[in-house]
Amino acid sequence: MSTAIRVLVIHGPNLNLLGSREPEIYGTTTLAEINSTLEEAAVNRGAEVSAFQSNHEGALVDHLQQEAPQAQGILINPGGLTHTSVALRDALVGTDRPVVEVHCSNIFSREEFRHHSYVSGIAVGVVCGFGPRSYTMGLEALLSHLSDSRG
Ligand code: CA2
Repeated sequence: MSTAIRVLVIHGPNLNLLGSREPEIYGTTTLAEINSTLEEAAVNRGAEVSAFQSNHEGALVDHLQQEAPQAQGILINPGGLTHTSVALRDALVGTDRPVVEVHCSNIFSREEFRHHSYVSGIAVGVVCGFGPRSYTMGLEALLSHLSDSRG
């Protein structure tokens, strides 16, 4: 008997503010609403998610080191760390788990400094620009990838 696929959902700095500010860029959906939508979507596919948000780079690295061994894949919106953090990229590689990167906004239609991501090169795929739906699309893609690779 196989156990349920477990996905770590990681939200980086400032994403706790979703729904409360800058709605013209990030929409009005809160992080709690995104997490519960992901939980429901996962359960419908016989999987489970475990969500974590931090404003601290080291806390995100610690969480990945501690929790990834108990998970099969990682869905991450690294927030502003997308464009700055070698440490987060290294921690993701260190998990040896497939990573899907998501962003609410289309980072390529925004300022030039957002066009480069330290995570994309080690991710199996990237979804951006669809608001909170980027997360559900990313989860779907990650679960499909995991079931392909489970055979
Ligand atoms: O579009 C995304 O999801 C981003 O990862 C969001 C990051 C940004 O630095 C990336 O370039 C793209 C910023 C997260 C900040 O979230 C806020 C939400 C509401 C109000 C203020 C900030």
